[in-house]
Amino acid sequence: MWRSLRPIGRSDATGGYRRYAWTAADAECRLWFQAQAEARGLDYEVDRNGNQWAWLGDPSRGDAVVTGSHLDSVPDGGAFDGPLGVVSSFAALDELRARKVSFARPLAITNFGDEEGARFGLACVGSRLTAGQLTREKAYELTDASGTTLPQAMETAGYDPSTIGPDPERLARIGAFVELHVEQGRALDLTGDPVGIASAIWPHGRWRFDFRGEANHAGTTRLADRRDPMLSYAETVLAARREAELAGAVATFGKIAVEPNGVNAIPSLVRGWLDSRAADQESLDTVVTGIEKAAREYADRHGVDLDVVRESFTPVVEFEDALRDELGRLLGGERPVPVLGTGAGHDAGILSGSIPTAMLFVRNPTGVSHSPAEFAAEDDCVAGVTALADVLEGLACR
Ligand code: HGY
Ligand code: MN
Ligand code: MN
Ligand code: MN
Repeated sequence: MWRSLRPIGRSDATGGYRRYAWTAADAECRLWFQAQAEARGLDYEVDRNGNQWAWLGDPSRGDAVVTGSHLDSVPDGGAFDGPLGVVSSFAALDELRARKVSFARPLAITNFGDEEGARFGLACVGSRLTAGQLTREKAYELTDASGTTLPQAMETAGYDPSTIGPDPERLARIGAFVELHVEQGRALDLTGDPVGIASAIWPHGRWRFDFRGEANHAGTTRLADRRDPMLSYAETVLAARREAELAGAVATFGKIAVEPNGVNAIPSLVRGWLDSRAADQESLDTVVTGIEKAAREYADRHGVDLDVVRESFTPVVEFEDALRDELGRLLGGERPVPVLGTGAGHDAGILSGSIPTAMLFVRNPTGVSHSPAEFAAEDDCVAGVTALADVLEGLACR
């Protein structure tokens, strides 16, 4: 199963993945999911927001246990972020069938669309739409770097975008959602455990900084005469690092667009995207306010105009105590399974506002993620599948 997914959207040059929403690579991943569902005799469907579902049992009962994750990736992403959760879900179902359990509640496996937001800039589009945290109007405005809108991209991929939007009936079918994910830090490596349970997701967001100056000749324009937005942008990157260190948070400028993007032209526009996250809202506010204040000073100094737009925001997620404790009981052996927070966003975090939701993490020995170097050992992946099967058995079986 893992082997058939592995080549899709993979770059031979870097070993990383480019599986962006509604592209050819995404379509191949979706076909893979459908084939896995059908091979197991599950009822396959795509919901109004393009999320994929594979059902065992009658969804209309209203107390389904759902597990899954996403198959899309960041630019040059790793093999595990997302796919590990989907593959482990199918593997856990196989394990439950091998255990010959009888299911008391319907079970579903899901692949949420566009979790990473690599193409349209907003993360967790599929789950946000379903949970009513993104309106159809706003979703229709999402546009990729080439000017293609989300509905156009969906249509090109053969999906009807006209019905996207909140899906309370679907959420009402779900009694619990459990997402397994590769850990994106080293907490489990430090405790020496293959599997952990999530406690919380840090509040996080994305802000777009547009620095506008004046394009001019790189050879003939005196330094004193320039309005160079690259200077204020560069100083802002350094300020982001400083503010994040002060607040014990993280702040990253990882994406940039430059106009006209000529080696011998002073830029007219430098657009940088800030991703910032912190353990609590107050620290996050402090960091972002500090970065914006610094950016305005630098822009003034260089005669540059600055616009800052908050493109997305996800408040802190505290996973439901009762379900988290239940997972702890179901997985409890000689020593308790570690409970850990994370700075990474997940569909589980979006859904936690609507339904009882929990997450399992699988050890990542280097902590590296959103990179081709992302890794989890095979034994740990197997431990993850066993843990997920134990959880699903405890929640869905007699
Ligand atoms: O955390 C993220 O960047 C994304 O939501 N996976
Ligand atoms: Mn990710
Ligand atoms: Mn992920
Ligand atoms: Mn010339």
